Amino acid sequence: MALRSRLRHALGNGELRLVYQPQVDTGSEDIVGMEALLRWEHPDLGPISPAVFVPLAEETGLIVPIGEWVLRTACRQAQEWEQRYGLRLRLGVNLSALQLMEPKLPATVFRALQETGLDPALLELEVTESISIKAAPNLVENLQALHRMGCGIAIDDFGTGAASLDYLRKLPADRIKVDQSFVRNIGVDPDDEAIVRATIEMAHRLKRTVVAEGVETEAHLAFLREQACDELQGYLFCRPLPVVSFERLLAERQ
Ligand code: G
Ligand code: G
Ligand code: MN
Ligand code: NA
Repeated sequence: MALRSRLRHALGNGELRLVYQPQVDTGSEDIVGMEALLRWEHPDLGPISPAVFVPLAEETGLIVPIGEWVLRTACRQAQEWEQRYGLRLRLGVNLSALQLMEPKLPATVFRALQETGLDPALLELEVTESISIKAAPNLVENLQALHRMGCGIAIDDFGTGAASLDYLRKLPADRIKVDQSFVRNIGVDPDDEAIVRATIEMAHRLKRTVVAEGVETEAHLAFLREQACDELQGYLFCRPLPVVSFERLLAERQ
């Protein structure tokens, strides 16, 4: 059977799950948030990389029902953790172009928040910069509506798209996530270091906060601390974790 028809059954068969990667405050290294990341474990094929199945879900339109499931599941989880551990952690959820173009996106998010009781201020929607604003009808309107609802907006993969500055200017973004391709080259490529430094500086002048993605080494950490990057995400702190492992981490930190 082709992968795309297997994917069609994945949601109903309970083969999809979410893992959560902590985001830490640069100064204290306290966990301040997490990004929900989708995983697919096929009973016969084993784990299938999101780099393979997310594009497939986008091509087939399956990303819309899958994305709704992601939103509801992640919001329910964040609300449960807030109650159980008394921690107000921000929840990052990735949205695809197709979801962002749907006129009903704000209603879908509103329903997920209502059904789960999660504070909209704790939900941050991540919009990847690879989406063309011009080619995505409703994108700006949808993000404005979500922002009015009280949700945060983050620009994901910042610096890799063709229109980073246009994104900053036109979207109601609170945060930018510096792409890991730049972070990886800290200590390696002076040009990429200069880009990271300038991105943080620009974001701060625009009153946006900055998260660095893909922080893997002490050298990355030292540089990002020196540049006053607000928050960090990466294997140096933690890999994306299944629910039980994330709970163990929260219980330890309490
Ligand atoms: O977790 P990992 O680095 O393997 O994810 C690979 C890609 O899949 C990333 O670009 C990430 O943004 C995307 N991705 C992960 N989870 C989701 C999701 O729930 N929705 C969408 N649209 N993309 C996701
Ligand atoms: O595209 P997006 O930023 O949404 O996806 C984040 C992806 O980056 C996740 O799939 C996650 O597994 C991956 N990731 C998170 N931390 C690190 C890291 O330190 N190094 C690398 N190489 N990948 C990471
Ligand atoms: Mn992301
Ligand atoms: Na990214």
